[in-house]
Amino acid sequence: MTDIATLQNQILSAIETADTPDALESVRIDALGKQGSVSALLKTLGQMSPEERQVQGPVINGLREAVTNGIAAKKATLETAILNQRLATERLDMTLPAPEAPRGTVHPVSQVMDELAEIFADMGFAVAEGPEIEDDWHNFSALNIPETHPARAMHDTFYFPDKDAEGRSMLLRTHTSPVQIRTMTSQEPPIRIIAPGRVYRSDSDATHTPMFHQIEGLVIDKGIHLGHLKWTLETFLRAYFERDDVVLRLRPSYFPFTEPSVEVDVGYSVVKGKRVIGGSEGWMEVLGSGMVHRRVIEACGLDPDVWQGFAFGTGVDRLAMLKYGMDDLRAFFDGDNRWLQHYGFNALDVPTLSGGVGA
Ligand code: 2NM
Repeated sequence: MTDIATLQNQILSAIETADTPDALESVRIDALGKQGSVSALLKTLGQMSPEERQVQGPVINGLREAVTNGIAAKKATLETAILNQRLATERLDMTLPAPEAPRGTVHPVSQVMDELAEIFADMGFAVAEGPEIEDDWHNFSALNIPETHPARAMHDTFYFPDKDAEGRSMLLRTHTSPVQIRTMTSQEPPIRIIAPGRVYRSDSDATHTPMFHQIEGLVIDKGIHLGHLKWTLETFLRAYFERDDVVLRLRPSYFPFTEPSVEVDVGYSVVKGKRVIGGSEGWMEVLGSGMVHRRVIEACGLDPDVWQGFAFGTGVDRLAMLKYGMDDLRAFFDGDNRWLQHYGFNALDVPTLSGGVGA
């Protein structure tokens, strides 16, 4: 009993004198560690007679508790003292740049996606998203691309080897059009959305990566016609390239999901040997579009005699290259920090219409 009281006094005064977390930790190990003095006493309880244990148990456990509490209290005191000392001595000049710290940049694809969302929001379009793993119906069938349709071969599709629980063929979406299908089947028109996101095609060379980014747009309402389509795309491209002299040329084309289908070229001029958007020295294809095929509208459960619409699609990566002058698509996805430092954007460069989306 007296021995235990002496031990407790010794340990508590060792705790009191410990003036660093390390010193305190070694006091803790000496008392409560595997080979510690308090642990040794706790072990003796096992060998005692029940009567003896009834007396010694509370005493030894009381010792352990006193030591544990003493250490916890001292630890808190030491930590507070250390923090107060740091607060009193450390100074961080928030006005200085951090020259040694590597700073990240916003990837041009992310920046352009934000620019596009900003431009289309101003025209009343909401951003819609959907899964990258799709079923065959949303990616193909609903878009008037049946099983045997040669257009399925137009997209080199990554299929999953097994069908899902409902027997559907699953795949990585080859375009963002399934997002439009999901919107039409779940929302009442009028609809005005853009669907930006990753898409996948089994294709890889200097100008194709197996994953790339698309943005597609969809308008469904009453009395929609090609004039609305042309105005929308012209307004969008002028805002995006920040030039009023952006000229469009619409050419007839073919997509299974639109009829009529139009390919949109934009005029460029040559400045110091480089193509610059604006003017009409040459033409460059930038968008595919058309009036949504009545079979697509029907597949989504809408009456094509009541609802019409237009849709369009283009590559975000290509839009970024055209505006910001990158010439190798593959470098987009290498994660090379030198490229990111060169082409990336400052996180504070948030695109706004008032500031010019490309400011
Ligand atoms: C394009 C070109 C033309 C398109 C069509 C649809 C939908 F779902 F409404 F039928 N979404 N996107 C479309 C039309 C996409 O991309 C080159």
